[in-house]
Amino acid sequence: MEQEFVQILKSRLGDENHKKLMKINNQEVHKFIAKFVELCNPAKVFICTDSDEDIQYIKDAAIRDKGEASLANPNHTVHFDGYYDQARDKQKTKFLLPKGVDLGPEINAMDRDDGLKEIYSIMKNILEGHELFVKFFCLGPRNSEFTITCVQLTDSAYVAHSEDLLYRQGYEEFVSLGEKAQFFKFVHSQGETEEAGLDLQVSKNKDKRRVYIDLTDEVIYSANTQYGGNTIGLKKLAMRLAINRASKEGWLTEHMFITGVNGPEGRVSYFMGAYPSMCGKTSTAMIEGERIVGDDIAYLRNINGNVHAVNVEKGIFGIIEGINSTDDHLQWKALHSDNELIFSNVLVTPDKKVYWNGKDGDCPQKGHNHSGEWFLGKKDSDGKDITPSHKNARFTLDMKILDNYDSIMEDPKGVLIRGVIYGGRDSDTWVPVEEAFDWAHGIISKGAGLESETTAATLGKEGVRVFNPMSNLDFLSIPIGRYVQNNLDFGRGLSSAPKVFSVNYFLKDSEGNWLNHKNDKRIWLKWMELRVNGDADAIRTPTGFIPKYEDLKRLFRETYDKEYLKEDYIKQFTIRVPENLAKINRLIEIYKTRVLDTPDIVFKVLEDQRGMLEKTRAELGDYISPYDL
Ligand code: SPV
Ligand code: MN
Repeated sequence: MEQEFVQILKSRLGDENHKKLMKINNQEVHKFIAKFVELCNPAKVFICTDSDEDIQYIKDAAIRDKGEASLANPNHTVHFDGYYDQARDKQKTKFLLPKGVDLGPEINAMDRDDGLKEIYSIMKNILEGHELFVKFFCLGPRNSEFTITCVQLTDSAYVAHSEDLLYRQGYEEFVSLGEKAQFFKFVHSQGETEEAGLDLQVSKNKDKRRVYIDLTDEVIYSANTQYGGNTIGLKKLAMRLAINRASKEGWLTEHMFITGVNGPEGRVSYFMGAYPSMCGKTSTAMIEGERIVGDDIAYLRNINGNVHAVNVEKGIFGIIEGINSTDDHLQWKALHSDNELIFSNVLVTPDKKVYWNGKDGDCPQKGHNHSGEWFLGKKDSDGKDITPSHKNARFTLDMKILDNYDSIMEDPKGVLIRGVIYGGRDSDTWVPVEEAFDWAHGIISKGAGLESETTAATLGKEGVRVFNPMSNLDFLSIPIGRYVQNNLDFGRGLSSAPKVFSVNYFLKDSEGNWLNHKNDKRIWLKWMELRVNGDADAIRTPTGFIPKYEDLKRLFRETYDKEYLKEDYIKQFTIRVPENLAKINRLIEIYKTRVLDTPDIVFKVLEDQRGMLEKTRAELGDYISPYDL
């Protein structure tokens, strides 16, 4: 057996690639690569080191293999995913669980033996005629207690290229760690492909699309798909493995941005925030004038009683829909720079420029997009309009090109976190910003209580509230109850816990009008910055602490030179008792029926909250102005 893998690598890699691999003195790495070279049977294997030359090889291969096409700007490329491969495939993403392990009814799983058998049969010879790229990366900053090493096998140079922009290189880390590297493993193949226009190829066999997660061996299999959320191993696939590993080791993996907020006199306080997709997470992380550290995934550790967190990534795979020069200067500038960018599922015009829904200027009449040749008014087979770009069209870039990039991102100790924010799409319940009474109250009523309304961007009815604890439900690899408990325990172990906040950018009045402007979120951050430093008072409500009008008025004046009206404040910060009570009742029901092992304290905190709301209602009525509290 021992001999076998040595032989496979010798005979299949060729001298140069074999030599590169042998510099890594780790038998697990060798065995893992040999196993999948044997099973998937690639025509060629490329071992990618951290060198500029090897990274360039991947970029060239992406064009050669038709995963990307050139654009007018030589540093920009475009990638298409198949028409039915435009988002994370929740149905086909499953945890492979050994007998006796149960993650509860909300988490998609199957028997491990059956799953492995199925995926091995899908992957047998799947790389025939394809080149296999072997890439080494680090999650988190290098040389740090946060670092997790990873090996990615993929036949998509687009996936490998995206990872080069999004993650820190890890070949040298593997060379220096040798046998000590305890790495995550990803095996991906786009499978057979077909022509998609512009000389680009997309995955063909959608019926054989699978994303299977084996927690036992920390391996993820992804086949017959190209969309980043299904294929970029280090993103949401690694996140699922990391949640599981963190749970065993006593730290946390969260679906959170990290951002530094500038306070008075040069002070900077760092915040993290978890919001479901399309709820303003990236735009909060990127607010102009503040400091971006990360926009999607973070690891948190207790270091000397404080929360320190790192950005797992170093780049952004962001939603491009609606980005315009007026509201999104920073992103607009980055997308019009000469830096390296990958656009995906946008419209490419005949002069090889890109257009997306909501971009400044007139909509082009024709071009190529994820549906093939496109013209204004094109409809799909159900008669629905095909927009120029897909709603989930994205850009991929290295964060270093952003004007507000904060180099503290590379600090091996991570950044000291002062506040944690939870936010969803909520038209009628939560006030725009509120601070929890304490860690446990925040984790339970705000984090574990997170719900978000569906939008036109997903199939099905609009405005349906879905439960999404910590905005992490899609990625949980442990039962929800244990995950909530881990968050509570983590806080209990801290000598100085961050404050916990909720935000709601989507509140409406009874006529359906938005109560806030897109830019107000910066003011809420500024207020939170004052709160975590003890520099602002607050009003106690039955659900937490809300800002005083005078503080917000001053912040609007200082930040935007804008007059903030008292009547707007009252509308925004009125406590809506019936909606809050209905929410508590929904949550109690969910935690009773849909969650395994809900900690008792969850019910206690929610019931206390209900009691306080009822008591206040008896005194002050259903809708309570902050001035009455
Ligand atoms: C998200 O949907 O939360 C994303 C994009 O960040 S994906 O890579 O698809 O997960
Ligand atoms: Mn995300």
